[in-house]
Formats: sequence, structure tokens, C-alpha cells
Amino acid sequence: MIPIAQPGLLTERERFMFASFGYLVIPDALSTAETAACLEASQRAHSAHPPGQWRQIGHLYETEPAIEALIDHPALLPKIRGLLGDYFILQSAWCTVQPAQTAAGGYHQDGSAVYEFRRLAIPTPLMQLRVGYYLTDQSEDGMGNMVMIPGSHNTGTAFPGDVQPDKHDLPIRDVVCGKPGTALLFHQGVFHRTGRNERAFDRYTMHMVYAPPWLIPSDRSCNDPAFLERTTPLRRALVGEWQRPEEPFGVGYARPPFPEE
Ligand SMILES: O=C(O)CCC(=O)C(=O)O
Repeated sequence: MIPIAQPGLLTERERFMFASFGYLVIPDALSTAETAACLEASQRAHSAHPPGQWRQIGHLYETEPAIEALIDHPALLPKIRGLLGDYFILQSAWCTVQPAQTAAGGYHQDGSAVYEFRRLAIPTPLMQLRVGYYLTDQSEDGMGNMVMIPGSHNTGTAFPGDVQPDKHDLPIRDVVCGKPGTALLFHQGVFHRTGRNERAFDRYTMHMVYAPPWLIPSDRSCNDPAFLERTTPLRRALVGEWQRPEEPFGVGYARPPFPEE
């Protein structure tokens, strides 16, 4: 039962599966060359830090063109628009490494831990639409795969306190397998975790997180002026650099210059 989807426009069937499961799996979202370039950029960034630690590096798109191209990648952008509409921002981008032979992470929902999104309403509203691009092979269990609890964004029931990843786990967990270049599109309210990495190589996933425009970015305190200067008008808009022509009222925003579909 894999909620498989295709790159490009969000179909009616995909919208239904996303609403039901809370995620979609999109094989071949990136080409082999795009995946290799993103992996190289990720390894470069993490090589500046001590090895052997799970780590996330924010706003790498400002300095790495291969990652920048993910901001408005044509495989995913139409799906983001299909779920969030035309007014949203890239709230954060987390380049994630999970070292070889490390244990699973714990289940959680994403968002602001100090004011959890589920306090807003049950079911938890869609506040962060995340795309995890698999950059290394995760085609089998035990490769640092994302592990999801399907449909758990729709429940108000507390997460069971006795769950232990892989040891005393929930039988409904889904270990999301995918080759390099697969994208996992998911609702922040789905309980999920990092899967164990039993392999001899580090696992890399690039998470791009989209949100309504009134959430503050969470991987940066401001946009790098040099990046803004050289990037495209659409990417400038998507990192939140909008004009507010009728301040202080939130009307009259220009629509980001999306490509015609
Ligand atoms: O890529 C991973 O290890 C999962 C990260 C995760 O769960 C998160 O960023 O919320």
C-alpha cells in the first residue's frame, strides 16, 4: 500500500491519497544527474563538520546551485501549488545526513515544538508541506529510510508512550523505500521518524519545507543579499521577498511569477 504518485500536476487521485495517508511517494522526481549534484553539494557541506553525527544544515540553496534548483523543481512545484495554492514560502531547507550504522530516531510531528501546530485544531492543519528528496539509495529497509505512520495527521489521539522504534513498534508503520531521486511529499502532522541506517555509507536526504507566507522562516533569520541578487524572480518570491503594496493591509500582493503549466 504505497501512495505512489507521478512528478508534475497533482491529480485527483493523488489529492485523495495525500489527504488519507498524509504523504505521497514520487519515484524519479530528480534525474540521475540532479541527484548526483545534490548529493555532492550535501557531502561538501557536511564535510566541514565532524563525521559520525546526524545533522541538518539549513538554507544550503544559498550557496549550492544544485540545491537551489529544488526550490521550484518542476516535478514538485505543481504539487505544492495544488496543495498550498499560489501564496507560500520556502520556510526552511534542511540538508540531512544520517551516518552509517546509526540507530533510528524517535517518532514526532514537525513544527514549532514550543507551540505545536496540533494546538491549532484537530485534525492538525497543513502548516508545513515537506519534500524529502532521497539522495542516497534507500530502496530497502535499514538504509536510513523515513518511517511514517499513515493517516496519523488526522488523529487527535495521543501517540502511545510505549512505542520503541523497531523494538516495540506499531505494526502500521510504513518504511518508505526509494531509489536516489525519489521524493517523499508529506504533511507535517504525520508522525514519522528517521529509520536505522545499517549500511556502511552515510544517508543523505534534502528536506524542502513549504509553508503559508505568514510563518517565519525557521532555518535563517534573513535571506542572504548575494543570493537574492543572483537568483530568479520566482525563487526570490518563494523565499519570502514579496512587496506589500498596500501595507499594512494584506491585500494586493503580486502573484509569484510561476511558469505557465
Ligand atoms: O531525514 C531524516 O532523518 C528525518 C528528519 C526528520 O524527521 C525531520 O526533519 O523532521
